[in-house]
Amino acid sequence: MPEDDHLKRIQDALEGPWQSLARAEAQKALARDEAEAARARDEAEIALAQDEVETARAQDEAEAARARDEAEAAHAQDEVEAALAQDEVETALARDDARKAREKKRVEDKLKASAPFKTIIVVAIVLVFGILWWIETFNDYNFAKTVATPVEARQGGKTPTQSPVPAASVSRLSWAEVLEEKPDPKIVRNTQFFNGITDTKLPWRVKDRLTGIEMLLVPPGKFTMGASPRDKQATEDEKPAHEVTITKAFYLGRTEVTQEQWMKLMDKNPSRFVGDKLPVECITVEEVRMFLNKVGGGLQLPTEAQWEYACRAGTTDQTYGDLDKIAWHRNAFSKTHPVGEKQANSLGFYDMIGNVNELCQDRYDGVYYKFCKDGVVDPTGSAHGKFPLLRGGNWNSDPISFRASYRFELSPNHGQTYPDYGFRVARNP
Ligand SMILES: [Ca+2]
Repeated sequence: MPEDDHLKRIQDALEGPWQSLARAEAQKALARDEAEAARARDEAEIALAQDEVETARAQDEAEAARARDEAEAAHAQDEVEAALAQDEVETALARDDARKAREKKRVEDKLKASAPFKTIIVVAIVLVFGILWWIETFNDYNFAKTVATPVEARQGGKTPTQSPVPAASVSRLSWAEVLEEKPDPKIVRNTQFFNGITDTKLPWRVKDRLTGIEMLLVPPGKFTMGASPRDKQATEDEKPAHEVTITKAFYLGRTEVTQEQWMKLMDKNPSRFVGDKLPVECITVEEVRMFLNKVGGGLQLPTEAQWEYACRAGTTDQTYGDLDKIAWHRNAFSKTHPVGEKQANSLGFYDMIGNVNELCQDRYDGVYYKFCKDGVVDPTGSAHGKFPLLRGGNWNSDPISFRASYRFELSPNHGQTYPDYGFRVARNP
């Protein structure tokens, strides 16, 4: 046994270094494997990342191509619509020319037909005056005087001084031509407004001399501005409804400003849909300001309160009539329409709802009405509003916008213009 123990010790002494060596080798191999596995993982992650980048790039390219296609399609659509609009204008002009030619021929024919009668009448007048002159001169008979002298004079009274020929209606407004002094009851159907207009002693229907814009007088009064009763579509910026007093009569454009009126003062027509009687659109606020300045003062945008007062024209519902009858609204053949073709409201204004949205003087402030709840007089809007305010909805807007109280903010558009808004002018007498 001692020999065995000795032998074992010798054996252990010999095996120890080999085991250490083997362990070290095994650890090195393990470390190599782990390094390779880590490298493989890294490569896999890099490949995945590259795939993702390539996929994203492919998506971007596909979206860019789609956007290009859409832009090209929109451009083509624009060209087709512009061509159609041009055709419509040319057709209308041709119709107008034909009508004028027919009218001219009719007048000429009438003149020709009446020529013999005119000759007979002239001869008869000459004969009558000749006979009277002969009686006066040669028969000493004052027949002519008897015929010509009024009854009072023949009975011994004095001959009344002849009344001067009534002068033509003279405008009391230096800037306007008077078209009608008194309101037409068929147009101003609201009695209160009718009487209010008459009480102002101002002419009712006038035409701005420089632009040819027809304007109607709106009398002073009170109304409830904001969300209409039972209007479930009313949004927070329309609440609370509150009493507003308009203390002074003002004139307001009977229609939106047309391209024909715009071109009387401006050099170019920016509108997308072209036509003399179509509302001007694709305008910037700055261009509108230039147009108003060219008149030399007076014309301005209506305040938001003036606009709603005139739009409601005494009504308290969401709109002043059946939408299809009063407004070019959504899906109205995807374009603007000549002004004044739909039913007017009870003050005589056309297209207050629909066709194009209308710029107001005030700046939009969504919480402004909260500060007006106790009633305001001639409000001109919030001092905190930043961006222009639009009213009335347009040919392309959401159904919610075709309401008298709807307020729309024209967000900053970085010079971009749109064919869905225009404007209507107002001015003080
Ligand atoms: Ca409108």
